[in-house]
Amino acid sequence: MIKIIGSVSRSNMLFYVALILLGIGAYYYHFRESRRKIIERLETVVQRRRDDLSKNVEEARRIGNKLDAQRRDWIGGLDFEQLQGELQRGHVSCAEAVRTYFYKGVLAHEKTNAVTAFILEAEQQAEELDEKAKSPSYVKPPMFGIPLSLKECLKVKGYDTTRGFVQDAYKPSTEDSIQIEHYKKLGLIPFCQTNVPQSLLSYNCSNPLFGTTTNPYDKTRTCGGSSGGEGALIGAGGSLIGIGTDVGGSVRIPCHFTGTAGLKPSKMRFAHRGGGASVPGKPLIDANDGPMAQDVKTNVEFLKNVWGDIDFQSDRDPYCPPVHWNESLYSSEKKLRIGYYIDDGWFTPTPALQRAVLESKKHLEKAGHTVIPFYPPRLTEVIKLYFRAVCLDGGQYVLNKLLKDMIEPTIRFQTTIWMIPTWVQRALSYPITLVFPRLGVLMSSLTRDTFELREAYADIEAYREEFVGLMMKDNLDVILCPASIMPAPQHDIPSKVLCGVSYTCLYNLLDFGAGVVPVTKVNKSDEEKLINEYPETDKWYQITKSATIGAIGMPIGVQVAAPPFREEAVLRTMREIELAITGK
Ligand SMILES: *[C@@H]1O[C@H](CO)[C@@H](O)[C@H](O)[C@H]1NC(C)=O
Ligand SMILES: *[C@@H]1O[C@H](CO)[C@@H](O)[C@H](O)[C@H]1NC(C)=O
Ligand SMILES: CC(=O)N[C@H]1CO[C@H](CO)[C@@H](O)[C@@H]1O
Repeated sequence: MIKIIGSVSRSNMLFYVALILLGIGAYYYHFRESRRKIIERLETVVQRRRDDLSKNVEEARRIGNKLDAQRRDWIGGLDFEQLQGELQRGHVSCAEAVRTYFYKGVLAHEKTNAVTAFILEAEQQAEELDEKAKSPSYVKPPMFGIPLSLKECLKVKGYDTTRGFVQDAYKPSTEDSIQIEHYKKLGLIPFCQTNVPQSLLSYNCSNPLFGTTTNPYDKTRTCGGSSGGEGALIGAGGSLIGIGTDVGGSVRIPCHFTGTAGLKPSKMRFAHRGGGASVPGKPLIDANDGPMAQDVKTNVEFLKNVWGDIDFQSDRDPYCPPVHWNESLYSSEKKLRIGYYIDDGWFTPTPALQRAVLESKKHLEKAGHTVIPFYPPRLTEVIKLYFRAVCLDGGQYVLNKLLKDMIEPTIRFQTTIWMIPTWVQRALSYPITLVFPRLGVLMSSLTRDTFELREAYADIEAYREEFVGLMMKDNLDVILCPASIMPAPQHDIPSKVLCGVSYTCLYNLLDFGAGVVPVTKVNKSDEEKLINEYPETDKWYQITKSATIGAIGMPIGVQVAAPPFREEAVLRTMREIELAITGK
């Protein structure tokens, strides 16, 4: 009897196991099939979008060629300040400026694949401005007629904001964002949109829709991200001023990689209403838009005009405080007290980056400022808090979006990590920490529950207090430090060394204003030092070292940062470094 029951239940059990396996198989088959259908449909979208872009580029070239080549070369040779002056005096028309930058933009695009769309209406907007300027009563706005490039995720009426997701192609914005409206009011003419890495959460710059953007100094290396298209375009001379966005270094890293200058202001200094974010609902990791240009001087002129007129944004977004450009903070005679570091204790930067900080220190001391050592506390914890608060849902939001899309190889690794349940990651992190301590930190950083998330927020708040407390104790105005861990690496490196953003993401976690100014280029001595002295103690150091070999000639910037609403002091410091180096 018992035997019979036993055999029945055994065959029952086999039946259930078979059923479960079948269920899993069916689910997997269904998943694969629906992914395959999604991909098939998206592939036709990619083809159509790329065809449209080629036509769009040809049209931009045609508009650029309307201008006589000699005239175009002359206008194209003016820097921001000179072009601004010629436009104000009426010696150059807005239409000429826009045609020149269509032409230069196409050249830069051919070199780096930076542009996702030329905004063809720019020509008409320029002609309208020229028409208005004929009236004697017309007062030209301060940046009258200057072409402006925009990172693809910024909302411009009639144009997509895909962030590299194929599923979001052909869904144009119905309105300009408040910021874009403001820039137009100040006379700027948006003339193109530039490429980003898929999902924006990377410092590489490629996506399945538009492909890869390359570094203007070396095609085999990345221009950085996520405002990589801006960096490449501006670095290649295709734009004088552009707008990027920055949630962990996305303005500052491309600036450093491409020899350009830019600033990420603290969150409240621009209006965000109607702007949209890459991962909404993510407090305490403060993202902002920020200008990027060939030099610091241009950023200053731009922000002086925008913040001088910030009521335009405050009136339309009451959450944007009406804090105006503080000229006395920018042009103060009072000498600054500056804290500096060349190693944050989490990731030692390669030699050229450390040299850039030390050279900047020398320049600032020569100008009469006091520069003293500063140690940002507990970076290992900062990294953990940063990733915990950025992927506050364990990466679920981005993962859901990715599973409905073609997945860019760059973020496949990230996606895989997000698909592993948090508790498994956590369990694996213990043995891994014994061998690779820093990888262990990352693997234990995703949140398990809301209790832990609240704790992370409390820790970030406490860290902010501690950090500014240390600055106040030494009476520091600004911080000077490396912009990254290495010069621009090959395209596949950022996804392998994700945690290389420690130098920039710290200032998103603190919500400081922070900018990058180009200082030097990698030279032979830096490479020798790299080969002889740079650590190889774990995988990340080994990758960083080998990516930096052969980077001679690549640009290197430094970073300057200060607490919120003191961006003018950051710009002043950046400008003094620039002046000492370039003499102009
Ligand atoms: C400008 O900054 C200085 C120094 O922080 C401050 O004392 C002053 O009140 C600020 N001015 C305005 C108008 O905010
Ligand atoms: C590299 O730059 C540093 C600082 O400017 C300089 O001292 C060094 O001689 C340079 N090395 C080479 C090989 O040019
Ligand atoms: C991880 C990775 O390979 N990253 C991508 C960065 O961009 C390049 C473009 O050459 C892609 O091919 C890579 O897949």
